[in-house]
Amino acid sequence: MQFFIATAVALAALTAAAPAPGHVLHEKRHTTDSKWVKRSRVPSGATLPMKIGLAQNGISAAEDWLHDVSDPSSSNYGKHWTPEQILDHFRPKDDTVDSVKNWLVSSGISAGSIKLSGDSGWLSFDATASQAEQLFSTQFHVFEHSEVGTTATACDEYHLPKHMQQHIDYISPGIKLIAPRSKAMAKRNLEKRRIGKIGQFKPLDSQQTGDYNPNDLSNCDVEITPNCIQALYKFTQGDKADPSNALGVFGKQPSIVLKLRSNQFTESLGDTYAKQDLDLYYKNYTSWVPQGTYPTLMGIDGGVAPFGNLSNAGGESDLDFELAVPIIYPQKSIVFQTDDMFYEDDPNFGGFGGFFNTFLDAFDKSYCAKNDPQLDPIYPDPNPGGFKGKKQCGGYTAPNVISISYGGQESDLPAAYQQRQCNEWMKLGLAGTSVLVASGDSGVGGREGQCLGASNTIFSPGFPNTCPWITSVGATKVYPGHSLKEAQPESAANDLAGHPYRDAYSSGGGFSNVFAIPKYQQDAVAKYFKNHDPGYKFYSSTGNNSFGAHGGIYNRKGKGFPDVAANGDNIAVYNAGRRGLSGGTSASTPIFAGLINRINEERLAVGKKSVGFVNTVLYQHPEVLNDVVNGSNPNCGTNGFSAVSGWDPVTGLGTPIYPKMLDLFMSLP
Ligand SMILES: *[C@@H]1O[C@H](CO)[C@@H](O)[C@H](O)[C@H]1NC(C)=O
Ligand SMILES: *[C@@H]1O[C@H](CO)[C@@H](O)[C@H](O)[C@H]1NC(C)=O
Ligand SMILES: *[C@@H]1O[C@H](CO)[C@@H](O)[C@H](O)[C@H]1NC(C)=O
Ligand SMILES: CC(=O)N[C@H]1CO[C@H](CO)[C@@H](O)[C@@H]1O
Repeated sequence: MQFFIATAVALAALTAAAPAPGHVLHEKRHTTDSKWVKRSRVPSGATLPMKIGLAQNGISAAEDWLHDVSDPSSSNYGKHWTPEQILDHFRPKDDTVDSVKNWLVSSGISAGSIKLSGDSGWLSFDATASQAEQLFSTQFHVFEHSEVGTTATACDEYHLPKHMQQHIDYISPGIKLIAPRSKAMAKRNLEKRRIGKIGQFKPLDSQQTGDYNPNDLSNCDVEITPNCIQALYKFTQGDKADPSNALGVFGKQPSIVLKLRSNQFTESLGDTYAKQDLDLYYKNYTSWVPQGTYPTLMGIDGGVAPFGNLSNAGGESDLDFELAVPIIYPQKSIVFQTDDMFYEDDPNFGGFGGFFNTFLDAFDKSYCAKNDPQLDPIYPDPNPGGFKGKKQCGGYTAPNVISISYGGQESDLPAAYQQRQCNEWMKLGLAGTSVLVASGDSGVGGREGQCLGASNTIFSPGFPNTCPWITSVGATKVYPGHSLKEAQPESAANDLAGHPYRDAYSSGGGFSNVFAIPKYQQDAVAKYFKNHDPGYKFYSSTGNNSFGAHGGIYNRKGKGFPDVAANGDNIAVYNAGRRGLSGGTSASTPIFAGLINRINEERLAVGKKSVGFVNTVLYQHPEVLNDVVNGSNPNCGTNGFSAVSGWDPVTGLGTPIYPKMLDLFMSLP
């Protein structure tokens, strides 16, 4: 008996280690959900509906294209691309389609059964399991979910002929195993959910709610008001409003349906703002934003805002508009509220893939067709409370600036999926949109101390803020006792649990396991390691979400984040009618985004274009930011990284000096 088992193991190891000649490893699952149990091999004659995601043309050149329109020394600075140019440059080449088709046909798939999706993003065909196993030099198994009993087909890894790799992003079914959809599971998953809004709220108690003079700048170490933000970053009220320059804010629908159904959801993945909260805040904290100043709703796939009554108002969306609007007013704002309430209930979809893809779909019809049938929401949604319309593909024009205070961890998604999405953020940069993303509130780890590796000690970078084509925003804080009169009153934000928020909060930062260091950041990161080596063991990996080699706890080859920072602690807010304090990179992001929007307004007024992707400029001109040199971002049983002079993976290049940033961007063509 023992002999038999040993033989079986040896055989399995042999098959896994010996791909067909000329085949190379293309994707391998690194993160495993132990609840998935591998059952039987898929019978060789069973039919598998295969899909191949084709590589987009131009991705390898895309970094240079983005530099061409965003590098101050380029003669094409600010000459953003039209949607047609973008489509043209990224459409898979005929050569890609033909090469993959020819390979399939020569491997025995009948030419007539191979279908190409409208925009050439996917090839689909039916294959028997044995055909598919041969094509991809793999084994397909049925996996059973130990809690729910549902099954899924997947492989642990697969291979491609070496010359096919450049043409193929990923295959389906492939390495992905996503948790099945059931309410019971959803509830359990919620406990460990790592993707969601970023930010914390603490209502002020009765002693603290007394009248407060928002003009008094001596209290900014206790309560950050719009006046404190103006004083910190040296700007005054705006006076212009170009109708084409409304600030876009990403919103996510709350899971009201399930809340009502089960009464057990105390925390929702998304939320909506309340008009009453915005009115209360503008009245109490500004003299210049009139009552009735609300964002324009651009709903996506059933998203609506506001929603429900005042008690349903969400801390995230309220915070975004309370912070950004006093900065940009009289410019307008937009809330892009995404997805129906069913998907919000369902961490399997809302919490993983579809999260930002349905948002990106609404700007780019061609991306829509490339959504992943296993990871992205499907509309119309047959579920109770689900959105019955068609999925929104295109239809909205991206605004000049988008502020996103949501995110998750890289380890929750396959690397190829993140790369595909990241390319889409890049296209927004090419089109002249600045995308700002909160760097996360858990220091070098994930939420509630979740880190990577068997001993939970490896740093866990967040997604999408490691995508090199967005601007990741970390959080700073004016510690009690410090005054705005000091040359540098701000330090990295770092609060212990209970001080003042329920959960420990420190500004997210670190190095990607998926994305390599982009050109514009190479010097900054090299200087950081040279002058301020953090001293931890590290590993060097790129492109595949693997981590932990050589006992290392962070990746020395990955994109460093955040890029910049802004205040994100003790922020005055109104939420659900209560006055309180809020904190998080969630607050920092709409502040930074608001200032970029102000700069665009000034550029538009003199006939220039929006600034688009700003990292290329900012890394060349760190003097337009306050270098933050105090504080750290602990998690994973370490003190994290430290804020030091120059760029660091805690506060990036630092916080804005608005007049200098404005002068710089106005001096560019
Ligand atoms: C507000 O909505 C909640 C359910 O989300 C409900 O329990 C409550 O009664 C509502 N309050 C008012 C004043 O309608
Ligand atoms: C992931 O990358 C590392 C180094 O870059 C490499 O050693 C490893 O083999 C890669 N794994 C896969 C599955 O490609
Ligand atoms: C530096 O940061 C610590 C918290 O990390 C804070 O207590 C201290 O006041 C800060 N010092 C300055 C000069 O801001
Ligand atoms: C400090 C302050 O001005 N508080 C006011 C905020 O707005 C509410 C509602 O209008 C007033 O009752 C408070 O006095």
